[in-house]
Amino acid sequence: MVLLEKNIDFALIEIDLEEKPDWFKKISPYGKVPVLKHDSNIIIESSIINEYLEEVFPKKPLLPLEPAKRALARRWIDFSNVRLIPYIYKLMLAQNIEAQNFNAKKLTQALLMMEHDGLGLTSSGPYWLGEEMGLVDLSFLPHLQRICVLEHYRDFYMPEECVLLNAWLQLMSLRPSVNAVSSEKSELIKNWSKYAFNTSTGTTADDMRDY
Ligand SMILES: N[C@@H](CCC(=O)N[C@@H](CS)C(=O)NCC(=O)O)C(=O)O
Repeated sequence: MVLLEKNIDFALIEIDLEEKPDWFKKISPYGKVPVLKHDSNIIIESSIINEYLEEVFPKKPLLPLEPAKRALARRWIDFSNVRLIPYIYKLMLAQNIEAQNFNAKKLTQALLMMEHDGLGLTSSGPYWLGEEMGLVDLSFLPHLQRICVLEHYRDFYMPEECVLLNAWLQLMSLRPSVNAVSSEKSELIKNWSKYAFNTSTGTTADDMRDY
């Protein structure tokens, strides 16, 4: 989405995560996508890739220019990595009801904080930091799109009071960059069954399992 938003030319190579090619294992130390190759540079980790693209292709900036606002953007990108994403995976992987309830509670707390301290406080909208869509929006989006998978497998729903979050999700879903890379709900449900039934042999499940 960052590449599309910034109009950067790129070639996309999809990886079969069940059978990772050797060349891919050599450049991806954790065996994870995405990996960016630019000139002779190999960059991993979505947030680091995004900031690299922002620095190398500054046209159409996706981070604010003012340092305090940049720090605020990075705070929410970190929130996504540390306080949101792990609970989505952990809730999905958890097989017993206690672990499911625990992770559902943590995820609810994260969503409420995003609603009240994020969209409710940091901007007058419609995007995370104001009128311009940016890296915070793009960092959160794919993960919030997966709530529908949690509805399906775990009966977990976005809290009703997350009105701003739902409106933001609707707005984001209208963007061409988002449409270009989004999967159908049925596809997401199919792809995530390996987490829901805890049968994944991949590195992400291995990282996110609590035992
Ligand atoms: N922190 C990484 C996480 C990337 C990640 O979890 N990628 C998953 C796919 S969404 C993956 O490649 N997993 C490989 C596996 O499970 O073997 C990032 O943001 O780039």
